[in-house]
Amino acid sequence: MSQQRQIQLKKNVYNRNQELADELRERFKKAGTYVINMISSPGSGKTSLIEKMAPRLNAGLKLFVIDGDLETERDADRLREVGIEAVQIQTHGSCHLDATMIGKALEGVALEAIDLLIIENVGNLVCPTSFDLGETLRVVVASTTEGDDKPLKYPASYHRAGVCIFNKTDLLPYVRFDVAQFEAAARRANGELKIFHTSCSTGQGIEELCQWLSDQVGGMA
Ligand SMILES: Nc1nc2c(ncn2[C@@H]2O[C@H](COP(=O)(O)OP(=O)(O)O)[C@@H](O)[C@H]2O)c(=O)[nH]1
Ligand SMILES: [Mg+2]
Repeated sequence: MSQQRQIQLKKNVYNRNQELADELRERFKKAGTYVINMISSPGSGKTSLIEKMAPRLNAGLKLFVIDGDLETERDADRLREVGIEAVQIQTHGSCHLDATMIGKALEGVALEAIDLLIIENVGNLVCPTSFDLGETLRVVVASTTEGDDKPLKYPASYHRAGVCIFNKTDLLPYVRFDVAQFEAAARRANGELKIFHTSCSTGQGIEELCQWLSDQVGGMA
C-alpha cells in the first residue's frame, strides 16, 4: 500500500471516530452524565484508583465503569467484587478504545441514571491519545515507578488531559524520581494541567481528588 493511501486511511479512521465521539458527547450531555477517559501506561494504578474512589464519591452519585483491556475480564471483575457496576471491553489486540466500542458497551445501559461514567482505557500512553471517546474530562495517570521523564517522552497524553493523577507516592522513598522535574515536564506539555498526588496504599490524596471530582460532576447538573 502506498504511503499516501495509508495516510488517507488513517485520516478516515480518525474522522469517523471524531464523528462518533461527537455523537456520544451529545448523548452524555443530554443524559447529564459526566465522563472520564483514564489514560496511562499499564500498571500505574487506574483500576486501584477507581476501587479507592468509588466509596468516597458523594453519596447518591451513580457510578458506572467501562474497562478496556486487550484480554480478560479481570478489571471489571475486580470492580464488581467491590460493588461497582462495570462492563469489560476486550479489544483482542487493539491498543486503544474507540468511540464505536464505547457506543456498543453502552447498548442497553440507561445513561440517564448514571452521573459519572469512568472509562479505563487500555494501558498505553500512545494510541489512546488520538481517540476521542466523547469524554468530559481526560485524566492521565502517572506513577512513581515509571520514571519522571514520561511527560517529556509522551507529551500528547499530557497535552490533551485536564487532570494528572500522580500515583504510588508511597513508593517515593524507594525509587529514583524527581517530583519537581516531573511536574515541570507535565506543565511544559500542558500549562493548564491540574495535578493530584495519590497513593492507593496509604490513601494519600484520594479524599481531595474525590471531593474535586464530586464537585465537577455536581456542577454539571
Ligand atoms: N505501592 C503502591 N502500589 C499500587 C498503588 N496503586 C496501585 N498499585 C499496585 O500497582 C499494580 C497495578 O495496579 P492496577 O490498578 O491494576 O493498575 P492499572 O493497570 O493501571 O489498572 C497493582 O499491583 C496495585 O496493587 C499505589 O498507590 N501504591
Ligand atoms: Mg486496570
